[in-house]
Amino acid sequence: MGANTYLEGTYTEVYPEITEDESGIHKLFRQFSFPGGIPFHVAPETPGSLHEGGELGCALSHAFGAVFDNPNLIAATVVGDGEAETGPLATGWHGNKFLKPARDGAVMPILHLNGYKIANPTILSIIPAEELKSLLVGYGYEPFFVEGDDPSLMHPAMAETVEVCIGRIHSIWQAARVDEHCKAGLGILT
Ligand SMILES: Cc1ncc(C[n+]2csc(CCOP(=O)(O)OP(=O)(O)O)c2C)c(N)n1
Ligand SMILES: [Mg+2]
Repeated sequence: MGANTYLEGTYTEVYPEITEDESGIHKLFRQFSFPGGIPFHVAPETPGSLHEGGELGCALSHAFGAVFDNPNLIAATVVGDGEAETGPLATGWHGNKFLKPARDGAVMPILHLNGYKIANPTILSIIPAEELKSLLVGYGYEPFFVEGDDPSLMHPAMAETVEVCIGRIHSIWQAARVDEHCKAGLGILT
């Protein structure tokens, strides 16, 4: 978040001493996760942050909490492959069992399989792709794989896949909501 807010200019607006040049970048990097500097996680001093971050594991449970009784919300939730190894996150996949597509929004988890947790390999990145796919299907998801490391190819590939997933979610909503409406004897929704 620090890097993002620096790149789009907000960081320098809030902290003018972190200038948008080489010396500013140098100061930003030197203060990162350093005594007297700034924390390595999202913290109150991070521009735009709502709360203290740092504890891995809550991404999916927070996302499901946001969409219950919020029928038009899709929570696109990035899960680190290291975070995915925590107990709370491993359990968090099951939030989908409590979702009612007729009345709740949807969670679209995006597993960021970069292979590492800081500097060590992650379990989900070393198991065969088929095994990972089966695991996610078993949790009740339809997985899509977007693979590569060239930003000019990854950006459109990711955008295209997210479009497909949003389309799938809308079809599930539509089917469940029409069904619910009919059961209530209210006729077909237009
Ligand atoms: C509950 C908990 N355990 C351990 C940590 C320490 N920790 C911070 S980042 C990290 C690795 C996260 O890996 P990943 O989600 O893959 O992110 P990446 O390193 O790929 O950016 C760990 C273990 C933590 N913040 N919270
Ligand atoms: Mg990782």
